[in-house]
Amino acid sequence: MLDQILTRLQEASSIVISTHTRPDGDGIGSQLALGLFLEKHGKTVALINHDRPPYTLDWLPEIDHLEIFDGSLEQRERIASADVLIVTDTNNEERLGDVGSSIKGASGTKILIDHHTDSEDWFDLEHSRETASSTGELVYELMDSWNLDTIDTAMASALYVAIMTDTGSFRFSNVTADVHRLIGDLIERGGLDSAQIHADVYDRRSAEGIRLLSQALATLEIHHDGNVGSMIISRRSLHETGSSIEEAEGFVNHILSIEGVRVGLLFTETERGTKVSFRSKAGDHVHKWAQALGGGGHRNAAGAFVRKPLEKTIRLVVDKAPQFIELSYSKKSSDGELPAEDAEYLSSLLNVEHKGSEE
Ligand SMILES: [Mn+2]
Repeated sequence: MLDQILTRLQEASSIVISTHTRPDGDGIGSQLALGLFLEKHGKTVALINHDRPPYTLDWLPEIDHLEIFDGSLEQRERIASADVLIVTDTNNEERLGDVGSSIKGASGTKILIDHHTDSEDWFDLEHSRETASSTGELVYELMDSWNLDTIDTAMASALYVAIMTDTGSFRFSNVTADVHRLIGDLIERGGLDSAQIHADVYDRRSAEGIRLLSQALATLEIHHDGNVGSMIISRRSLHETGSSIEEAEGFVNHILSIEGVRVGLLFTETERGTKVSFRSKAGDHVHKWAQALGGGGHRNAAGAFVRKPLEKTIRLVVDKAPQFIELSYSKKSSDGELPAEDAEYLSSLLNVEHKGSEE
């Protein structure tokens, strides 16, 4: 399939690339890197999205190449007449926002480059692999099949950001030795300052954002005997701290950093319902759990929007846990009683303490 994609791209002259709404580092990074690469190979490229990039990516070289879809005839014409249309980091028309129907309805070859599950069937060619760390990794593979020597600093920066942001800074289980080698190659080819890139993306929090984090942390709850943790971002705390929802990026990872917790859930209250973010550690998969609520995503990172108030949504989602992950329980027996041996040991400790306090 990669060969066919390569051939099609090489013979094309105009190419449109789009990524999902509320784009993240992987969406923008893979789109931008691929766009610059194709331009360097003589193609006319347009990068058209529903939303602008988050402020944490505003420093990326050549980020001004991105256009916001405005529905104008001129833009629609460019999309309708493009030889090739590429979608990165989502496989779903709806996730493309307002630009989705124009891309799906265009006459050119539709190419998917993505790592989500269950792709829609309107793509002509796909380079899609669920186990890939990021769409950035797949874009690199495509470039590798063409000519890696044309990678410059701007492309390398964009791909580095794509992979870094989708892998929690290279910590997830899908970051293989190959991915580390790929990263090393990008650093060399682009002359990248990786510490600076990390700071440019992550050390951008405002004091308001940290106050929001402190309010979210105060809502921490542990469910199912320590297997699941949850936090809440309420409309009130957004208002009180004066921070934007963009600042909550990464909050859910704090839950996963608790020992024993296998799934972290972040509930964000909105006017129309509750947004649920799911994160899990390696072996526990959450995308089906999110799908059961009308959402989707990856095995270890997924999301859903539930049109119910906060408290109802929390109960609904948390109660479903046993259907989607294999919960492990501590030594306590099912009725909450300690095994006889442990109870005896505990009471001996309590007796000692009791005696002590009498003295
Ligand atoms: Mn991604």
